[in-house]
Amino acid sequence: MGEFKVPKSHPRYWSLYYRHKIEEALEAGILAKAGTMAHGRGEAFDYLIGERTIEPAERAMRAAVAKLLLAKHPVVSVNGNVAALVPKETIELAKVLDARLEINLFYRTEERVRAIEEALRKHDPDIEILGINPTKRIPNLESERGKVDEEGIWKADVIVVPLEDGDRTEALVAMGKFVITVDLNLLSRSARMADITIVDNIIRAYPRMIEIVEELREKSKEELEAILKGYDNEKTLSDVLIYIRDRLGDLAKEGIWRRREL
Ligand code: PTJ
Repeated sequence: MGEFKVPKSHPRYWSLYYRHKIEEALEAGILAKAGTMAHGRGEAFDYLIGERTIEPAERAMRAAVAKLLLAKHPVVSVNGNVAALVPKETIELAKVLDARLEINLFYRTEERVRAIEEALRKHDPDIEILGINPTKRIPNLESERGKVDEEGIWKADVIVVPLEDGDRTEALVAMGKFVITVDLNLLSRSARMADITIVDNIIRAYPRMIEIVEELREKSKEELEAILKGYDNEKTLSDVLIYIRDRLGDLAKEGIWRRREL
């Protein structure tokens, strides 16, 4: 894989930069092939929200962090796309939350698990990583998809499972886990199944969640519970949809396309 040569002045610099990360991760055996398509779908939804963190996402992140700070056994799950895009931030988020980190793959192969472990260890050689030799299974999920670590997802009360498949989100919810997801596609099954859905790009969401941990860390249990009580995931998702509708309406009125005489 060649180095990334796009000049910083390119109007789509960051988008191309993260595509390069995705390509590199595919070559390094970190990413599932389907991860490239998932990334493209994410990009398309990111256009719709204006490629920025919108208020309903901020609201969801505050509730998610409150829940994670109240959790007994919080777990942050890592898949191929997450390891490709935000390996450092994933480790940082788990650390500030005092959460366990687990590699948990939809398209699980031992080679990919090892490649992801290596990618994470580049950022912190001593980090504890669960999910390498999982001994438990999520009920009602066949084969490789349902393998989880006894000390991690199996035991967890609250799990962050970003960029996740809807079927597995549903199975985790059925196990009684509190599921937090990050998914730009608010219409996906995963987004609809989770307890808290953060509709934002993970490259913006994780750094922001790390900041929110610092903001909420000193809050009492009662204050954190009050944040959660005041949170409504259905309303948040419908607010995102309304935001997109209004934004598209404004763009249509503004006319963002080049005018030309024919
Ligand atoms: O590494 P594995 O084997 O666990 O597989 C990972 C993928 C992502 C391939 C697997 O979980 C999968 O197929 O997921 P889906 O069903 O495509 O769902 C992934 C969701 O993440 C999609 O709805 C995308 O819109 C969304 N997404 C993609 N990139 C981002 C994103 N959401 C937030 N930030 C992104 N950067």
